Amino acid sequence: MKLLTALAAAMFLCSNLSGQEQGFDLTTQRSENQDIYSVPGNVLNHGGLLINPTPHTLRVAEKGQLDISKGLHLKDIKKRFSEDFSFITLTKKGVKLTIDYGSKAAAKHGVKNISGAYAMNIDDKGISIIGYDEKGAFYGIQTLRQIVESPISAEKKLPYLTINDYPDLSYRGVVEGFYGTPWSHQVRMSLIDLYGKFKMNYYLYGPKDDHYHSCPNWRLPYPEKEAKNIKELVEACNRNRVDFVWAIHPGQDIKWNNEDYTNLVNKFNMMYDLGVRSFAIFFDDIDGEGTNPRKQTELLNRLNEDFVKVKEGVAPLIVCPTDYSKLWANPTPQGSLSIYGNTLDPSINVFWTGDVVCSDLTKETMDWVNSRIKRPALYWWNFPVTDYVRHIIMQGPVYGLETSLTSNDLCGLISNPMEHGEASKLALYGVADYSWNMADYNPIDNWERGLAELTPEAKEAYRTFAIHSCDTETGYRRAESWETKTFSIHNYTEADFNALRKEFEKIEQTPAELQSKCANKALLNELQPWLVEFGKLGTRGKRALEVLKTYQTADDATFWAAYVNNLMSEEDRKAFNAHKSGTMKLQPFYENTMNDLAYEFLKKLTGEMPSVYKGIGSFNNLGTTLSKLMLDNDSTTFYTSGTSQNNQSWIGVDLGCVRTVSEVSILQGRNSINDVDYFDHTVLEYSEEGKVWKALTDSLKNQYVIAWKETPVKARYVRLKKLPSAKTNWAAIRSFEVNPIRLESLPFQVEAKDREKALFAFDKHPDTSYANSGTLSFTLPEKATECTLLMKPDASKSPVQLRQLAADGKVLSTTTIDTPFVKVNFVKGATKVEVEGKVEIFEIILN
Ligand code: LOG
Repeated sequence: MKLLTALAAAMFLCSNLSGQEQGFDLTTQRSENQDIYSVPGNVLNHGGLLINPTPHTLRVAEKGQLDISKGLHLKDIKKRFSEDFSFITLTKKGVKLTIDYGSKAAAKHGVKNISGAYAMNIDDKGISIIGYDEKGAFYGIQTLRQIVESPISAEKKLPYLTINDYPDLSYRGVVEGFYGTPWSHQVRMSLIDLYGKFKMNYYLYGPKDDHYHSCPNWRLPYPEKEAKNIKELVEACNRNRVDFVWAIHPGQDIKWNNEDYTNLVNKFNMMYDLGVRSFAIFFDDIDGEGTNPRKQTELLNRLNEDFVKVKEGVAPLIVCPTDYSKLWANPTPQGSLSIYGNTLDPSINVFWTGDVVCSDLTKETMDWVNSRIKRPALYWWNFPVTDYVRHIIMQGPVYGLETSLTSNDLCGLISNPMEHGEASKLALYGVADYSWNMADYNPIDNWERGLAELTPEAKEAYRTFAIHSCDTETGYRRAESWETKTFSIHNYTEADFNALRKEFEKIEQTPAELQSKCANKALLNELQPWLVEFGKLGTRGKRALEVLKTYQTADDATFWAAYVNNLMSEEDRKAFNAHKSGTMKLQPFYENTMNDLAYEFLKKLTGEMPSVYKGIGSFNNLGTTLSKLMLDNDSTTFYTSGTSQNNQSWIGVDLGCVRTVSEVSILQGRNSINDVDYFDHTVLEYSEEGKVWKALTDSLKNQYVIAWKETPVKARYVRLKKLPSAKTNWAAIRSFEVNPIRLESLPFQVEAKDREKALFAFDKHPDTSYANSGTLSFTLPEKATECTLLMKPDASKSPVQLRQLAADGKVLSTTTIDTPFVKVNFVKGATKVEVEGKVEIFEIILN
């Protein structure tokens, strides 16, 4: 469905589209919490016995081992499991393995009255597995497989043990519910095996960009090949004792009439014929008629009567309401959730994503929704989905899920993964564990086990990539790089330096190491573009440390050459922005180190404080490199708060020292036409010490462009402060300029192809530069005796010429420049200098 995809992209990628331009309005923006919580848990000693999900009770006998080197003799009482033992040899000569299930056998063996519960015993008589139901017995087999594959059983000797185990939640699994390229058939098949292995029992099929699931083709049958594939998925799910749930997303164009009701039933019948026995209806992300909750419940109840109850073997329905998050759900008794609560058949399960779209699972949010829908909701966890931050790949631990919840709080946990199915497995390993046994869930331990279990041959390399590829930077925030200590160039120890260098070296080697060791080629393929960038990040991080050393030990020319050599080009930045990792610590370390070094260097050369300003304000992320986006002389990039504004909000700059401020120029919003992310009532203020603030302007209303130029004031801080207004959107600023330098104010004349941009060579800002092509010239102020040029020559181009000219235009001297750092003494009579050739000029310092 093109429309929704485009809308979703607009919404998720923070494009310049405003809320009004979206077909449906998710309260104009997502508002994930920007607090970053650390990952709880610690690595545990499992004594060589690794079972995921963690069993509720596991008792290993002090002594005794069962030798299974001759294989197992299967006594499959109900004759259901002969296909489930590919991990071991079945032979009459083997040790006895008895499998049974059913309420009678279960009661006898103390197995809980819960679908999926089982008990296992290993002793000198052999192995017995008793399930409450078929699923339970199957899960017992999965546990046995993991025991056999555990290090403790390396010699084909299993420890004597007893297990009594059961799932906490009835619904454990995955919804393929993201925007973007749906998973391939192969990836789906591989994931279904994973669900089975780790006791997940639900796979909801609902990729937003499958047009036969959603608009416009939900009424039509799948084409032959897709139908065949779905049949295969159902079969794979049956083998893995997973319920395949086919979801339909009809809300954007459904008509509440008999014709469309029949269309829907017909489609369900077609899916039934392909083997589907579980169905869901998604009413998320729609607007218009389809959102009507009374019509939605009528439809669901009617389907429940005429379809679910009538057709053989159909499971209870699942629905995703339009109000699936507290962010925009109508809380009143007239709201759709209360209508669901009062009218929807109690057998129907209702999805809920929490306080916002991507949010932590808490008791509060469940109480809030459950009291309205009058049943425990089914939690749709928008993790590790990245459809709203497609340049990110989330590899971090599963956490942010309260571990004291019960099935009275939620009936299940369903994860919405990334369009990268293989790379989502690590998160699903955690989801499986948590939803089976919440109280024992240990995020760090689970993540470490997951890495080892999914990529045993390349665990270390995958771990290095994963630990630095967790956060979204702007969306659902996750801890990242928690073992890495970065530092400022002004404050670190030798040990900090060495440890960080080692980490960057490891990162640099990670792509090659994963490439050569990782057996899962499909995973490698998904990671590949990120790995390329990750390796480059390792190199530039390592080099930043070298540049720091050079700054301390080498001469100016050597330092500057090393510095410019380690700058990211525009292409580097583009590539990195498309596939980011290390956004929380590594890339900021690189950026800050390079910036700080250039700043110190310029300060040393000029003896003055460079004109480098820092973002400050009430939003936490102003302290990160994100604030540079409003200070980079590029009005197409913007700083965004990532959280709601309120009446205490302000955004400002720290000028580094008290300066004479004569002009301020601010562009608010992501655009100046119709954006919602700006302060609509505001005042510009300044302060010398950051405590007492004085106004520079009157209060301003609905102004994207703020320009002040009057009698100069002394200030170290300048800020834009929000004044009372009802607005709660995020706040964005494209540029925040203080004392923007102008050609007229320079004490000499500059000529260049692009005179405005040539200013960057004279702005006392080491970060900005002018890409010279042709000739740049400047006249010499009277007392000038020399100049220093900080450049990055283009090695592939012919050398740059620097000429000194007399007043009559005569060339007095010519210097060929082929190094980045050049100091030139002016010859007698010279009044003008010309620089000719292709070269990036960062700064020209006249003394
Ligand atoms: C969509 C979902 C999408 C997710 C994350 C739900 C119920 N629906 O805001 O398809 O993958 O957010 O971007 C959603 O979460 N809407």
